[in-house]
Amino acid sequence: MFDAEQLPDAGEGQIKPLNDLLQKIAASKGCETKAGPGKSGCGSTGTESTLPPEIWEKVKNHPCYSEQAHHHFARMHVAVAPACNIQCNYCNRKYDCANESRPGVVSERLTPEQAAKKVFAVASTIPQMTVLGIAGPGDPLANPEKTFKTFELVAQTAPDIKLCVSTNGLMLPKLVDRICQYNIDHVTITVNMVDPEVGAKIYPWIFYEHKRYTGVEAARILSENQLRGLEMLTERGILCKINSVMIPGVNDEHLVEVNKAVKARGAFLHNIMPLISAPEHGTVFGMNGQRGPTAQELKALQDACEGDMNMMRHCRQCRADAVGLLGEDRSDEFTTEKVMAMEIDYDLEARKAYQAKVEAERDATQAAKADELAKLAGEKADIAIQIAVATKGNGRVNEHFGHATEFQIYEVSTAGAKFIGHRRVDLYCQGGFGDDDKLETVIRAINDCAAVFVARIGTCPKEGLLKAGIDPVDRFAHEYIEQSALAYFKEYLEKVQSGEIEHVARGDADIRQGAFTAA
Ligand code: CLF
Ligand code: SF4
Repeated sequence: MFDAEQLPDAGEGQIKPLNDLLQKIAASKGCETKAGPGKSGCGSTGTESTLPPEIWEKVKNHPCYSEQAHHHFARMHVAVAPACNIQCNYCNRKYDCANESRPGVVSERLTPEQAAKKVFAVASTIPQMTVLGIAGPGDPLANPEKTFKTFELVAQTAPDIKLCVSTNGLMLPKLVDRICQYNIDHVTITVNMVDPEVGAKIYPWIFYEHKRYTGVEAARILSENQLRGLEMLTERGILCKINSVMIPGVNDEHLVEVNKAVKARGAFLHNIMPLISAPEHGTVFGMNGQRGPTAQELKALQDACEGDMNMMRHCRQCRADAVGLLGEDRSDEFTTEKVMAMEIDYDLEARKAYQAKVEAERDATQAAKADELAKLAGEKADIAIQIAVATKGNGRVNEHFGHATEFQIYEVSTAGAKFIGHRRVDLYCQGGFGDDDKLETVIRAINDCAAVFVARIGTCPKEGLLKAGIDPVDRFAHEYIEQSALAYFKEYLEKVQSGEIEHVARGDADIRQGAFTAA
């Protein structure tokens, strides 16, 4: 039975580390950017009006590089790269690469030819699929022939698809020229440390130039190659995103240094992700009981690093064979067997026409948000609230509470509505009835929110949410998310100012550990 008394607050034992972390990172804020090709005012929240035209062109329909785009455009991964040349303590080879994935075995490994056919099949079925990424299940640059062959085949037949690769960076300096040769203009490097002493706690070994290295020496070689590779890429105008895994007590405070180092070398975006370390994943960290961060610990670190470098906060830690919008997974529709049986009609003009409609919808979302924000002009209240949103995409409140497998989280204040993350949850609706145990986990996941926006919700979950102090709101069904959030915040503020309600800070929330959400 659901019990509101058991809800998490900041959590004993978690308050002190969080406060310590906040103090240390507050003291070290601020980073510099070197000018140069591919080096720009950074961030996934950049817009057509705030980014240089050539950068906007690269990010406007890349769901990982643009927070706006992620509501509307899809990406796909092809699992052509099985081998890896390093060992991370958060990875078990049985599972996808944690650089770019959530735990869960890759269903199928593909040859470059199979992968190319799959790309055409997906692009023909999902016209808003704009990006092909190779992100594992091992390291793409430890499998260069398969990786580059796949990109070559796709570029020949589908030149409108953006090419993207994710790597641990060990082989980057040796392969930068080939990355340029194949017109790959988005590269993600996972950088968890710039201090080899920290690195030795994360990487037990690397295999480099026919030799195995361990401990501090291994971490030093890895770090040097990552940073050198980043510099070489940005010098060539390639947009680089840095992924970092936040490992409390190991590299959490140190990630502020990482942020400075990558910013100074021209990284466009920094994506700090929570460690996923459930014991059942069989990783070293999982087996040792190393915990991941709470939602507020992660947010505090992202906020502290934000400075003049915006952070990516909409990463879903995708599988290496993910297909669809971030947060959805349509890979089951495109198994090799199904793809081989498909009649594929790659209609470039139809794709362009569909994408133009999607762009118009995205622009309408932004215009509605600007109009609503204008209504808050002149308000000066030192209050921010978080709102959880059930959505199927398109930037609208369009999912039922019971059908949501994740909630998107927005922070709203007089400064605007800002996407700050997502929380994966178990489905509440179990085919005709609600599950109280699942309701409890949903509430734990959004416990730091004042309200939850849904397209529809039943009486039982409504009561449970109210008891937990979370306002269930269905009156914005099918409206734009950010516009609705700002309208709700305006009403909230008026109620606080009139004394009708009292604004109280919410507690912390859980980040759900990896694995698939049950469908
Ligand atoms: Fe894939 Fe990565 Fe390219 Fe995106 S994913 S290779 S940059 S196309 Fe995106 Fe997925 Fe996060 Fe990666 S949400 S794990 S950041
Ligand atoms: Fe695993 Fe990726 Fe690390 Fe290799 S780089 S060990 S595949 S997480």
